[in-house]
Amino acid sequence: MALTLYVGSKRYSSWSLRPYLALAQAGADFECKTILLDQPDTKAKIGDVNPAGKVPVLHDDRLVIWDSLAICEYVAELYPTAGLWPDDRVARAKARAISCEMHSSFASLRGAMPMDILSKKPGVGHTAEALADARRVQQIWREALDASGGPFLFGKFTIADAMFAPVTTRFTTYGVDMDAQCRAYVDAIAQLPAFRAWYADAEREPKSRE
Ligand SMILES: N[C@@H](CCC(=O)N[C@@H](CS)C(=O)NCC(=O)O)C(=O)O
Repeated sequence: MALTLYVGSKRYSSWSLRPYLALAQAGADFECKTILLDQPDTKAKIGDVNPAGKVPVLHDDRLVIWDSLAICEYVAELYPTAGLWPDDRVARAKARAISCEMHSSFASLRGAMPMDILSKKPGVGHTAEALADARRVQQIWREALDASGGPFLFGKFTIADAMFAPVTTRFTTYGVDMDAQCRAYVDAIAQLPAFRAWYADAEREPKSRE
């Protein structure tokens, strides 16, 4: 088994951060290769590794898996003892539901506050629709954290946290209001060694967006 995860620029690629965290938290031995976004050859380079033309994409020898959530599911199956989904059936169902909601919703938040983990842009992108999305995200977090006691949504780190990690950075970048419970959750993600490694790599990348 030789796992290679192709990701977009670590500064900007929100979808890529998710499976990276899942693989790292599972203790997987994997190689991470970055394809810089916004370059003249970005499309061609992504096309070479993923017929669907997007990152992230995971290669496991000759098997190619694209889409962030599908990759996370595959990693959970490869490492069944890593606890990437909660053990409890009810908690697992909730973790899957909120992961799918994150994957398929919040278009206004994504559009108005794109991930840019190195920047601070307080107040930018605070449209009514984006703030409504942010309120729904925080409602999801509070419900899960109340039930589990934290520090992660289901107590220990799961794929649900991987799915929401990019939003935690958006809230920090764009100065979205949070209560203490949500702020502590954002901090818990920021302190993950895997997230810190991702952030350090992002600092070495060229800035390609304003
Ligand atoms: N639903 C996909 C979305 C992937 C996606 O949109 N990736 C962006 C980067 S964050 C991309 O590949 N953009 C390059 C392009 O569209 O040419 C997933 O979950 O993986």
